[in-house]
Amino acid sequence: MQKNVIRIIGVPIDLGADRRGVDMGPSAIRYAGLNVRLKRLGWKVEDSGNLEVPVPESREIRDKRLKYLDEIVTINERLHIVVSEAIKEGVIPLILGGDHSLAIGTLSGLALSGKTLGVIWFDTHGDYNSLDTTESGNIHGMPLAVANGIGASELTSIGGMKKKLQEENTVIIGAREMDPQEKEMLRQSKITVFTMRDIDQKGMMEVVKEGIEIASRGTDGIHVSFDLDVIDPEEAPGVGTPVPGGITYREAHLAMELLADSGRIASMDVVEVNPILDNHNKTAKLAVGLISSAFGERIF
Ligand code: HAR
Ligand code: MN
Ligand code: MN
Ligand code: MN
Repeated sequence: MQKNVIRIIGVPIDLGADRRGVDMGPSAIRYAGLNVRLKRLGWKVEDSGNLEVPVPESREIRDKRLKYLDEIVTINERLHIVVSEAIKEGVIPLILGGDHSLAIGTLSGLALSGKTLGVIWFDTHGDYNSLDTTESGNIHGMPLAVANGIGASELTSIGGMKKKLQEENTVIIGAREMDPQEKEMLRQSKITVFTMRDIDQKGMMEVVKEGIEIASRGTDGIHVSFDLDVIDPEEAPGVGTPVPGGITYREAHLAMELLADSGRIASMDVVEVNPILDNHNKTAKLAVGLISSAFGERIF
């Protein structure tokens, strides 16, 4: 059993999003110095490179409600094996996106690994659409629902038919833009949603403490899925879908610092970094800072 190893897995996918550019996320995050920063913290870093992902120009959209379904299935079939192997070997998978559709593979892989993990999902969006509720047909708006067994069977069956999510141990933090039917579906689930209003009223510290408590109840650890669009576009302009009114630079860091203190992070995705819309790699640098905080970097 290996200890203190972080295995980086790049997934340069933007087939799940409408706008081209997040496929360059893994490269931008590495360029911002991720590997060196983690090594400095004492981690052994294994970079397994990127999964092979086709470019949209080489493919056709067959179903407008589920754009690039076949390609996304193929990629997540591969990703779920890689993630599950990492957990079984006792190493921490760190998945760099790419759009959030890759979380279908991550969550299936975690479920397959035999470990029971709570999930903390930092996102502006609920990512809880199905083919019946989606207004865009973009699969990056669906991964949490898919993991909970809702949606196209091609997606929900990746890694077997069972549910990949423990609803009662799943928490969304930072939500501020959800589709009407998506909200209804989320209300019907046992997922806990902390919106921007909750963060305004209680403060990030209280929200994250509650989140860690919920995600830890009866679980073996926590998977953190971090969509950079949760941060205010002033600080994180390089994301696929910028929405005003997001969390601050410091709130994001505090959240990661509290998660590091909990000692419970078992796995992490960092998604939706879009270098085309970024300002001199600012968002990728912020992503590296947040990953470092999550894995133990301290101000003092
Ligand atoms: N809810 C919208 C949709 O389904 C947008 C959600 C996806 N955007 C993201 N993922 N960046 O969090 O298309
Ligand atoms: Mn997302
Ligand atoms: Mn989002
Ligand atoms: Mn997006």
